[in-house]
Amino acid sequence: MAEPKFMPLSSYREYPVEEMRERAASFNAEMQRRRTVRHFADRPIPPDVIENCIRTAGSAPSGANMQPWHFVVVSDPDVKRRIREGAEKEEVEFYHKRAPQEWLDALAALGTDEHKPFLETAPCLIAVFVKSYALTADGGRIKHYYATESVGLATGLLIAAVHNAGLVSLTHTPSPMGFLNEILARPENERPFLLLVVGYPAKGALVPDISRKPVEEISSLV
Ligand code: IYR
Repeated sequence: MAEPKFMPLSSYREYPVEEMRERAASFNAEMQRRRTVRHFADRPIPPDVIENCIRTAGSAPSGANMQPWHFVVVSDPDVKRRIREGAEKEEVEFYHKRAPQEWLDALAALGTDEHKPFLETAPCLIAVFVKSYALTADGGRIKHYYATESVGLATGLLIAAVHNAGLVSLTHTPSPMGFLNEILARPENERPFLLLVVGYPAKGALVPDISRKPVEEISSLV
């Protein structure tokens, strides 16, 4: 068993309470501007920006620090086209056969359907994978803990990082997503978690007129 090894918490910064308040309020205001966008411009985006956003995602906490995530950044038009084909095939099934009416009713306000042109228009798709377990050199399995939760946390940071950089994103979850393993040649210990579509919004992009629940509704004080 490995012995724990410790070092000083040198990265921590304490702020005076007033500054703490300002930071919390201004970060909230910044994040409230974030909207999920489905209309993308085809303008290219700097690859180094995406690389830094993925670094941010990789800073998320994870079960037993296993960091059970993998991000595939797709910009190749041919691969994007194949992903669109794979997704739309599943989405046709979803919208016309698989989805119960209750689910379709819940989605009505978003105006989504089986057509996913943004998978080709947007300059960048980030396919997020959960590594359910790691493989050792001799083919053994190392168990991962809270893998799905960990990847959810990393994806949240990724979305915030993309917003902070001045780009927009869409969390897209064609279901099932097994076609992503095939197209992106990911191994069997990786399961697709979601597709994050990233880019600039199209000129005149529209978003659903929906609102966020107030803090009183999403939290309680004990
Ligand atoms: N995967 C489908 C349906 C869909 C499901 C949920 I839950 C959403 O919040 C939005 C869409 C699609 O992408 O259209």
